[in-house]
Amino acid sequence: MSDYTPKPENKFTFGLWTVGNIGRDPFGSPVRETKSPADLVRLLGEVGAYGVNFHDNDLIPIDATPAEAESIKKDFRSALADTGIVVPMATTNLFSEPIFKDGAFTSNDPKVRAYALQKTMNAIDLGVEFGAKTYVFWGGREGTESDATKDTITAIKRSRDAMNFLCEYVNDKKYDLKFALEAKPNEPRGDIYNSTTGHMLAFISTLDHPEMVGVNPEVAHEHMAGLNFVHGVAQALEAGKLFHIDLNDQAFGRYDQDFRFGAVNIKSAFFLVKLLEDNKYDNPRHFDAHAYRTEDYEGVKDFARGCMRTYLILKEKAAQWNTDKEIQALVAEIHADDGSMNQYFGKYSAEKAKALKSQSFDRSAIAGRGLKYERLDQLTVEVLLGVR
Ligand code: DIG
Ligand code: MN
Ligand code: MN
Repeated sequence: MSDYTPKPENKFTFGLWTVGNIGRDPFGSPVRETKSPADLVRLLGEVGAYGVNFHDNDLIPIDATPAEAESIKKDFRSALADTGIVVPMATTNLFSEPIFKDGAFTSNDPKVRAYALQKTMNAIDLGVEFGAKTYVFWGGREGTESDATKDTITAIKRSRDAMNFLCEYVNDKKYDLKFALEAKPNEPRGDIYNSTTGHMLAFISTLDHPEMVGVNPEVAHEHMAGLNFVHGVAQALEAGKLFHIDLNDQAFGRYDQDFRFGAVNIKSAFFLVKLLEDNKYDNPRHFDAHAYRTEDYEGVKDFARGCMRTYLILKEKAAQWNTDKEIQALVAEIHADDGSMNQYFGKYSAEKAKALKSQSFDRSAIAGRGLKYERLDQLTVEVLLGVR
């Protein structure tokens, strides 16, 4: 039996709001008592996490006095020191307060847009104070219930203006900080702008400082859009934009369930872990998820341990897949290439085009090949079922 104990090099992180989730939902009141940030850090230390993330108001309540804020930060800092837990990521809560009821950066009210910038600058300062190197933006309220209320192009321009301003702020303060944009298609708004990781990648390319900005894809959010999460993450990786990732799980066609990693779609979780590990992803593996409402804090620890154990088990399965002789023989066969077409690929030339246009192809012979994908996928399933 391998060792599935989390280690710092795994860079497993949790948000204060994840293990601190008190079980409130739209149809029920809290089922767990609120724990202080310092106690949540100690809980994460107990289960073996590497890091903790926070929204500004997860750590410092929005109406805390300066003295209260200092006291909270002091306790939080000593819990970090006691446990060795670090703070790789921070973010702003631009979605809970009623003032953000019609969005933050995209609000129709210029006072709200200005306040959102102010709140984010202060939250960036707080995150940097605790060592964050990645700053996430999740625009939970940046959307509409009716497109009569806001011109979509204006909303996009407002989002861009905010990101450009905040990139300039980070540069002005000489912070070592990168931004990671997190998409979600809906909830809590009827529709949310920049709804998928793909939209975010396109949006980033229109910014003044695109080099400072990447993405933070979340499993549940891409699944809510009916998408293959692995493909979205691969596109971000290939573009050098996978600055952070929110791991959890989610049944298709449901509200944002934020389940324990691997709790629903074990096969897609496997291919995700394989993608990350094969490509030596080295940024934090953040579990943006929470325990079932049925759980007490011992159950919350089970949830956190389960996220990390499942990741490590799937990491071992991916290594097994990469060395399984029958699987690798099939993979080699599938990707066999006699090199005869290489003359036509790569950079264009008129000669290449001329030669290719005169190349003959035996379409029926090519189409008649059996590709053995059924066998390969069955072997993959058998690795996951533990019978290989
Ligand atoms: C929701 O999936 C969002 C918020 O929890 C937070 O702003 C972000 C960071 O993980 N994810
Ligand atoms: Mn979510
Ligand atoms: Mn998230």
